[in-house]
Amino acid sequence: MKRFAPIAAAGALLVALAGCAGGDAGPGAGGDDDIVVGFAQVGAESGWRTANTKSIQGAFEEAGIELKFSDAQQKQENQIKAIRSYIQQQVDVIAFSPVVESGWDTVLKEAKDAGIPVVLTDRAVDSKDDSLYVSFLGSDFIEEGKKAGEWVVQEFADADSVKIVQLEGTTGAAPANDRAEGFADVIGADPKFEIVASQTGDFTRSGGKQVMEALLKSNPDVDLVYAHNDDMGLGAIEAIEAAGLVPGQDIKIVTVDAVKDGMQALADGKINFIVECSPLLGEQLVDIVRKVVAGEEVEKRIVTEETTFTQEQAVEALPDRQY
Ligand code: GYE
Repeated sequence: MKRFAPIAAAGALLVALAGCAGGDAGPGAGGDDDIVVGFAQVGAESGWRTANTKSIQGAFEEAGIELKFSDAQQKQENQIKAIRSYIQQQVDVIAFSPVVESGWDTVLKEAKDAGIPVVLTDRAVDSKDDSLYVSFLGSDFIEEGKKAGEWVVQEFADADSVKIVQLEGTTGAAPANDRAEGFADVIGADPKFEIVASQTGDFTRSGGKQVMEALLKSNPDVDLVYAHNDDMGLGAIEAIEAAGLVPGQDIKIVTVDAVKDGMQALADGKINFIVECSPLLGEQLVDIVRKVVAGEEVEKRIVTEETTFTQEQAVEALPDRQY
């Protein structure tokens, strides 16, 4: 750690120091052995999150960079505590996936004052001061919501009216806000689409199931479920089946993530369409950390590339799906 502290303390992180970038220094190449990174994870709420944690831990292990890891169990206060403890331990870089978008300025300012650069992975903060973090690596959630909406518009091209139930992610989380916004932007162009109910299932399978059970009682004639992640969609499938209906047929389902269980349900015809959101951010995060520690400039926003899957495409992709 100590080697780089003066650079960080001088607040010169974004200034590319000519001659300092000694190439891609791997472990043993005199580079990464003393770097320490603190990562404050959201929790273990979904298959996506588990795959994300695995990707991050695996990439840092491979790189020979020490990773301090904490799981906030989806509570902002726990994440703030973890970040403060990383500041106290004077790690070289702090990375975290903010459980909600707002309320980070104070702790991020503390990190900045301590000269510790922060990388946002996966989820954004809504802070107006973008000097509080060096880079944001993750998906474009508005785009994901739009992709879901575009599929719905096509799928229901011949319908006169479409009743939609939306299962939202964690209230206040960037992917919940943005996936709702992108979707509403697209379907809002045609008044035949109506979101009859929209509630949070907190990105968990049990949350999706519970909400769907309740919503089915008040909206038995719903045509479509839009779930902000696969796990809530999988929970909704259980509720729909328990109500004696056929998921994928009586009620169509579109979700986001494309984790293995979601892809299996898609291949089985229980989900109709999935918008991919890649959790494999580990290697890119290692890359950013190396650059930041070397005093190199990093891109402020790095957007993950992703695709979409139909049922046929899921059948094809499943055998090679890693997560
Ligand atoms: O879609 C969901 C997870 O932040 C993109 O969080 C992530 C989301 C992901 O719980 O499954």
